[in-house]
Amino acid sequence: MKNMDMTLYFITDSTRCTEDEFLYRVEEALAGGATLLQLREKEKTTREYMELACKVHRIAERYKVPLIIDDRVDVALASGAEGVHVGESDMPVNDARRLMGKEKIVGATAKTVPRALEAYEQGADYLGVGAIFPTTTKVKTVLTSTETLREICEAVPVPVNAIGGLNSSNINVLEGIPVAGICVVSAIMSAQDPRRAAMELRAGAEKLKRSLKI
Ligand code: TZP
Ligand code: MG
Repeated sequence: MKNMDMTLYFITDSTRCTEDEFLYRVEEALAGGATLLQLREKEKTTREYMELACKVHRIAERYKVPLIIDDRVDVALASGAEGVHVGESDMPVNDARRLMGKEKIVGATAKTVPRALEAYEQGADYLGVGAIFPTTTKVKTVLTSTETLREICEAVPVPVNAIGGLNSSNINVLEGIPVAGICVVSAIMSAQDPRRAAMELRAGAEKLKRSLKI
């Protein structure tokens, strides 16, 4: 497994704030304990995506947290980010792996066991599985049951994170499921105090993982 800590994977959404506020929230999330960071942009031009990726990467480097770029292998490589995340309608995992090389992180979305196995076999380093709960974040997704999540965790040897509508009050639904961590957007992005939100989520995710080891 690559040198990455999947415990609290924070995925950004810059659509509801100014750039300064966005960068402040990203930094607060890292200060609060996010262990992995994804820049997720759907509306930006390539130039804008690149510029933001470079800014976010400089912040993430200070916290020694790997930066993953959503969807775009070119932006990931050109910005010097540590990895890319591809969804089921993005570039196939084997192509992303070939372009990114062996050392970089390639993550993939999977909503079923066959897609999870395929992504793993094509070289994914981790999987994101969900949405576990309905989400307010703009995304084309369907709900994934916790049973399917468990089956995926048991089917692949790479770390699997749960995603979708997760927050400190509901992550207990993941108890006993061998996830490597949680992915959140709004629970941090829309929090009044993103640093505190990250701290609470990190503690909750650590607790989930600890309970698996007992
Ligand atoms: N993929 C499945 S759900 C989702 C993505 C990107 C969005 C999760 O956002 P939130 O705000 O944590 O529900
Ligand atoms: Mg995608």
